[in-house]
Amino acid sequence: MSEAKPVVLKIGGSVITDKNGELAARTEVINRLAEEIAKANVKNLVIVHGGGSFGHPTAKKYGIKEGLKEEAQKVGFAETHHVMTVLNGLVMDALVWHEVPAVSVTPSSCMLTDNGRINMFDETVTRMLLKMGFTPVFYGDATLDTQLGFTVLSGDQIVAYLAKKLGARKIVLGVDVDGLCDVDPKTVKTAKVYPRVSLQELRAFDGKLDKSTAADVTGGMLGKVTELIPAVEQGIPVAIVNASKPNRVYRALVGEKVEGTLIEKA
Ligand code: IP8
Repeated sequence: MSEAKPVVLKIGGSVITDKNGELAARTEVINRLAEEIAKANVKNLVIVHGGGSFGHPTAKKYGIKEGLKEEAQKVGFAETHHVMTVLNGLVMDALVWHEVPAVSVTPSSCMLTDNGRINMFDETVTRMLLKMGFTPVFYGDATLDTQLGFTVLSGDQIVAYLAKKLGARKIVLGVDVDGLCDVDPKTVKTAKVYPRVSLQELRAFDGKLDKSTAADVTGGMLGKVTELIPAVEQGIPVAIVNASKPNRVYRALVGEKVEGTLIEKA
């Protein structure tokens, strides 16, 4: 039985899928990340992955984030959840093949939101999985919402929520850029990565960062940063690293020095 404080790892949807396609998984990247996770062998690891070209286009097509307005959306809710289980299946395949004792935990079956914010999480199974040395794997999902009927729950919100709830020792955010930058590194070649950001600076970023790709229904880098604030307030450090580049996630997981952004309370 393991009692160490957990590490929460988010793997961005734009890392493991091609956001320009539809249902386009990057299986070789998923495989490489599974290898890094297995090699890091972190005790008490929780993984959360994003939706990329699986969840986002489908959620957008049916207006899932905005909630239930007409019957016809119900099949869209089902489809959004389903495509996320398909992507999750690919991630699980790779993790299990690399002998990570990973067990999928379906957010829409254990979490409810209230106007988009998690207000119920049945944590018993997750805590027991961790105690027994398993690696629970969550993902951004279409979830039921007490006000909206349903909505889209981002992996980023799940990361911050679980980190706080489980008293995580750190968060590792694997994204498709080199860290938190002064300008959008996807459009501006001279963008500079902030190596270290304090909570105060993080609060100041909120509202200033560019909203990334229109296909992302949950808000891109701005959404991520906003979601992280409560976890950082609780003293949980966040390492933002480029998961598209080999070994960055591995190094962040084992606590080695790695290129990226470290966000700390003070
Ligand atoms: O990519 C969104 O999760 P995210 C999941 O972490 C869906 O924002 C269903 C679009």
